[in-house]
Amino acid sequence: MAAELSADASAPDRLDGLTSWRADWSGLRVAVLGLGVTGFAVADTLTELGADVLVLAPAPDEDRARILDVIGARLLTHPLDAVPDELVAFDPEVLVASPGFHPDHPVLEWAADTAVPVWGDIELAWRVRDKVHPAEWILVTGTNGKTTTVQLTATFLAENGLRAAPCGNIGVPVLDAVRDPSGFDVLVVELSSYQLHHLPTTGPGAIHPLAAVCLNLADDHLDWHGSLEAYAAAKGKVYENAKVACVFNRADEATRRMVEDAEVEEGARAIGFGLDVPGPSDFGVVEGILCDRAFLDDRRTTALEITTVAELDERGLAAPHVVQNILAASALARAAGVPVGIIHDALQRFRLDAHRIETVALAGGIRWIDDSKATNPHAAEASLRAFGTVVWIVGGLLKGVDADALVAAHVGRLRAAIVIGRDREALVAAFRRHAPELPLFEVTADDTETVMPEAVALAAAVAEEGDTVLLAPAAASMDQFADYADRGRRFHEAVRAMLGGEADGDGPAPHGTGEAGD
Ligand code: UMA
Repeated sequence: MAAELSADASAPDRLDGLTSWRADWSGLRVAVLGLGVTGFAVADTLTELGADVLVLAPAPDEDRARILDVIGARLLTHPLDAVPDELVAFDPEVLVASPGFHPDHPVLEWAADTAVPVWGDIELAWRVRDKVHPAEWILVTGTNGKTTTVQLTATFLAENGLRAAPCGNIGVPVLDAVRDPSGFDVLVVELSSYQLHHLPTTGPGAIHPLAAVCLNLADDHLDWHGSLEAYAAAKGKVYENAKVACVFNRADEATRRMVEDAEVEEGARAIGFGLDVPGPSDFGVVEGILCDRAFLDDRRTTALEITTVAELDERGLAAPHVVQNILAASALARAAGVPVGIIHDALQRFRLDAHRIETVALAGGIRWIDDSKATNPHAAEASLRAFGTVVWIVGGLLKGVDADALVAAHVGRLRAAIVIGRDREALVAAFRRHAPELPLFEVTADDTETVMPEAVALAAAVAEEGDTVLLAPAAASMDQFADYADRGRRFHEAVRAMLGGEADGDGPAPHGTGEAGD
């Protein structure tokens, strides 16, 4: 916040006026922190606009570094453990930070102390959104389910004939979508708490979304934000200035409070979603039917049918947390005018991404499920709830989050637990505390090649007919794998190698329990 306040003090006129691609950006001195996907898109945009760009990156990718030279941005490779003299001499008018940089990073602290305004790439993208055609923005955040909800929403919009771009934390910088020459009608923007942290809620850089959702709030990234309060405060920004709908999770009070606290535009409505019966102005489930009770004239006495849990089940989309994502995405799409029939038809073709409760194999009555995307306890919780008796493969980098409550809540459904990752101690202690009798195995192998084959062999030895062997690590993967996809892929390979020709092949994940919550 200090940086935002100082923005006004240092260069009010110039930065306030930079709210269009056609504004005068020439010669603006901008320091860009980081040269990952974000930093590159930022530098590329700003050089095209004629700004004077200095990129700071400790260990830049060679290809990106080469292209920077071609487009006329300067690159400073520096460990960034202290503030480089070159940055001080450059005297930036604004600094655009990549999301992965911690707010306590020396360069960001220097910017705050010296009143250099700090933007994120999202603010820059909002300011130049009129390059081709100013699209409406729909914002999606939450601890879990963001990517699936973004994909669902974009699919519903596209099925209705709108040009919709899923972008943001999903992997495509918003600046790339804004600069796409074909132009879009709607950007469906996944925002991480890191990106929201840098976003202003008032002034020329503040987003005015058509609709927004925070899907849920649970402990994650606490090492980055410092506390759950700071993390929640960042997530809550998603609703600010919403024009049509603030979509919240009825089973998660924190999201309702965020909506109540937000300053929105006249006429914007709060729309709840949940697995229970919807009230007027809500989305929910009535006797297995997903309903819209918000976007219709007679919402006191009627509801619109979107689809049924049985239909979703046929497509492997009936796990409770997936149904919640579908309800949230339906609310966002309805806010943008998509008819319910279109949503119904789009769901007939929708497939979840790999590594999200993906069925790897069915063999000997045992189901092998890859939910490597469950990178925090909250996601693993949703996954565990969707199955009966589970052999649980868990562990990795816990990111400062305590998994004790998760273990305590689910030991009752476990046949056995197999702990992987370098950080096993806390998990093993939690299992010993809450279920001293539970068969517990540790995979002590530490190299990427052997972790999954060992975990799978242990699971195969202990699983019984009717069980689910579930990879839902509740932790990040980078201690032993390249990323969650690599972890999931290696699980697939290990299962297939172990089963040989025995597997029944891919099939939809089993239906959910219908329990509320996420
Ligand atoms: N870097 C440093 N020091 C730091 C932090 C980063 O040197 O303290 C370097 C990194 O090594 C990298 C560069 O700076 O070379 C920029 O890194 P970055 O971490 O900001 O990543 P980007 O490549 O710009 O990707 C970011 C998001 N990454 C993070 O927020 C960590 C991507 O989300 C996002 O897809 C992309 O912008 C486009 O918007 C990834 C992610 O893991 C998928 N997000 C987290 C999550 O979903 O949990 C928040």
